[in-house]
Amino acid sequence: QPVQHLADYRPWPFLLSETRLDLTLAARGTIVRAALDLAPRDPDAPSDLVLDGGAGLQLRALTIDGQAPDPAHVTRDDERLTIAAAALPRAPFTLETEVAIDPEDNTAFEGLYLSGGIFCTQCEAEGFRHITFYPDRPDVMTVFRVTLRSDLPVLLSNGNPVSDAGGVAEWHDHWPKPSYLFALVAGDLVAVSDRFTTRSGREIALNVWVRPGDQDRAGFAMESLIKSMRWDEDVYGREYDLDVFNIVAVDDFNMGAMENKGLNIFNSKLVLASPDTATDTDYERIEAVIAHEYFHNWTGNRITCRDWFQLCLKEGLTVFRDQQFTSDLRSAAVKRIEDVQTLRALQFREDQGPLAHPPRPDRYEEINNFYTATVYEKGAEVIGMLKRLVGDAAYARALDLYFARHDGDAATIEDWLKVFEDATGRDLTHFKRWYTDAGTPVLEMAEDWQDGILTLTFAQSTKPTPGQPDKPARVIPIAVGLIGPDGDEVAPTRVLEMTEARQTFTFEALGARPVVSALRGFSAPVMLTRQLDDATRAFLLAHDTDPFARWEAGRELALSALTRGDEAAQAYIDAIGALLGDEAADPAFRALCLTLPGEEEIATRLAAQGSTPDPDAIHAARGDLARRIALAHQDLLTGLYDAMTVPGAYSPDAASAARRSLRIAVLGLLARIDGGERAQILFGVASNMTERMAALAVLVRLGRAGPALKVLEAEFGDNRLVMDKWFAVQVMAAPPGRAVAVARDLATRRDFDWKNPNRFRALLGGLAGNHAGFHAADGAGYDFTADWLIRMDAANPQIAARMSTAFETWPRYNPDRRARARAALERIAALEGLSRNTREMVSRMIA
Ligand code: B3K
Ligand code: ZN
Repeated sequence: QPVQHLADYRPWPFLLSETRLDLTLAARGTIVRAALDLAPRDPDAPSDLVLDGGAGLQLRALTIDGQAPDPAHVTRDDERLTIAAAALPRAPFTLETEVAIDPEDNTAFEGLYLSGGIFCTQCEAEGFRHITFYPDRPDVMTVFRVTLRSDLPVLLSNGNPVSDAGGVAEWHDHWPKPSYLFALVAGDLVAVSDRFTTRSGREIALNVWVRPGDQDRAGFAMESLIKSMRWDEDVYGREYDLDVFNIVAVDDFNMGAMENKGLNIFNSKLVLASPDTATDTDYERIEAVIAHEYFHNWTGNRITCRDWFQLCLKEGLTVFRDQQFTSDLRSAAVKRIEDVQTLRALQFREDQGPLAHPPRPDRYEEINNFYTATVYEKGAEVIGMLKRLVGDAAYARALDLYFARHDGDAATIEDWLKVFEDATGRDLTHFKRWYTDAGTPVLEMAEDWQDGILTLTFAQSTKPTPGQPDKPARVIPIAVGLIGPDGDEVAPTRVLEMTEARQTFTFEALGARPVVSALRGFSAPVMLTRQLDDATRAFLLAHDTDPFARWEAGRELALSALTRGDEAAQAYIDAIGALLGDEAADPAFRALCLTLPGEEEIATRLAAQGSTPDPDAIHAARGDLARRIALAHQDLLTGLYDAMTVPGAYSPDAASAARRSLRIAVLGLLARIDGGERAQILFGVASNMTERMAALAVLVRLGRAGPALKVLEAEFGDNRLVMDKWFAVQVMAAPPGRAVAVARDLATRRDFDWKNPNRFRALLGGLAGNHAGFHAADGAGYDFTADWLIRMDAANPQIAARMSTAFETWPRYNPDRRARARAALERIAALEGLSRNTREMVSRMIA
């Protein structure tokens, strides 16, 4: 398949009014009968009928209006089936096909496959073509009627159930949808069930389907679903539109979850939770992803994407909505900080290297390679900027207009922006650059103070990214507030709208010189640089009224401590002392301030400043700073550790989780000086997985986790999700010099079921997450990872390609590491039969 270009978009030359599928399920030889009601779009311009579908489809029959076409008019290649125009009626006709497929052999988990005896599907982006011949593109939307035949007790598909008897179930989805939203599930499953009454009074049956025995871990997912349904009604006025909503948990899944119409399929790690097996972070993720997939029903399903270049139309918006949801349910300040941390860790990193691309790319070879932090997280940031620029009321009007105007459409970014233009009268031509241009702008701020007038001068610049050498200025909303010398806010937040490369803004009639609180709420995904002394940063950490900016002041202090040495470190240590004693601050906020920037983040910062990160030095500096903090504040920390216990039975609510997060942050610091004593005790007494895992990570770091690992294995050896954590923590938290050896060792275990994406990610993702371990100077991390990418690519190209991003930062390291990383990548590139997925990733990385 050649490179796909946005500019080449053409509508499909046929209209499809209904799809009828009839599947007889079997591990091998599943029979798929498809009937497609078609009509030429323009009967006067006859066109060949080209259907997607590759060599995996064993074609058994093909008819047009019941007649087999002349075989001379039917051709097949590796990717599609073509029926010549000459063989097609000019009027509406029905195409029927019958194919056989083998779900059991499907290790790529795309299309129809088996996961632990459960038949399930994953069709986004282009999986449906592995089930039957079809126009597998998101702008071809139609109603589906599905018949499933199997002896398995539970048979599910999209839409509403029509009948279910004697091993035959029929489903009807009257909402037109593209093929990527098709799904079926067949298996021995049990449901946790509930009901939801919509605001217009319709009764919806809700089910979370799991394997027998897992019901007691599905309750939180159900609660989260009900909250999501209520929230989307309250905040966006969006009601659910079928009689049933089904969620199914499966163990083998390439990503987190999938928003198939009325039948969301989930990675079991994002459904199953109990206090003894899931951490607070797991609970928060489950709540957010259940919401995300549910919210797609409107932003993704009712309004879908015209083509895959528009992916961020549904993903950016749905991430933005799930972020709002979590902010409303939990702490908005904490959620914003967490989201910025994710953005920096994943998206800034991506933007800085060879894989940089805009939220709306204009070319790809393999679309599955573009489900990225840029499309998702930056896509959400762009919507946040838009909302900030137009204001909350106009945002709400624009969204109402979007739903009214485009319901039932396959839409584009242009449609989305037009809605905002029409709702607000603004011209968004310039703003659109955020969608089309890659790279993270660097925003420099300079201050001038004269006669009671404060002048802020901003200059923006963006480094070239692959294929985009020149970077014109963008529209940047810069939220600014002013803090007086006594710590009071003297000017509330004002949004400066920067449109030029360099621009000046003034604040007048000020008494004393204020301290500027800039980029409040992280109002734009940029890297802000400003000359600020540590004392002023410490002042902001103590007094800023904007929680994000307050946290950011601490972050900057920490980074300066980590990259500039002793004196800077003392300023940070003092400031942290003040914060620790601030009883008024939310414990979760204090925990976030107390957690040092990760090694990856430090490396990204150094690279942005033009220096070469040294992974071992970064690791050492970070450990050293943590130790100094612990020594300086031993009493305060010990007091907090004892105070932040959570009485009573475990509850995953935000307030309890906040206290645990502070206690855990403190534990990490104290472990630098107590030899791991507290962690040892905590591991033994804790009854919840949050504290046990936190303690375990500390013990692994200190090289004294042996007994604890044995305990956990004995207790949870048969629980895949817990064992994934068990694998991951040993590699991720290992002392860098040991990380590869530990990974190598774990990979020989019988329960290293590497074809399971979660298990593979636990081990290889764990290593990639151990910055100094992965970048070991001898190249062992690169070689080990490359070996496994090669192996995985033959089984599951999506997972291999995704994991290859472990290498995406390679150009920023020293020549020796660069040479070793490049050699590993070239070894992969040289492989015969490499998938399109991995080939595209690797060639972009070594371009
Ligand atoms: N839309 C899916 C992702 C599909 C990924 C395909 N490789 C999940 C989500 O974003 O909600
Ligand atoms: Zn999504």
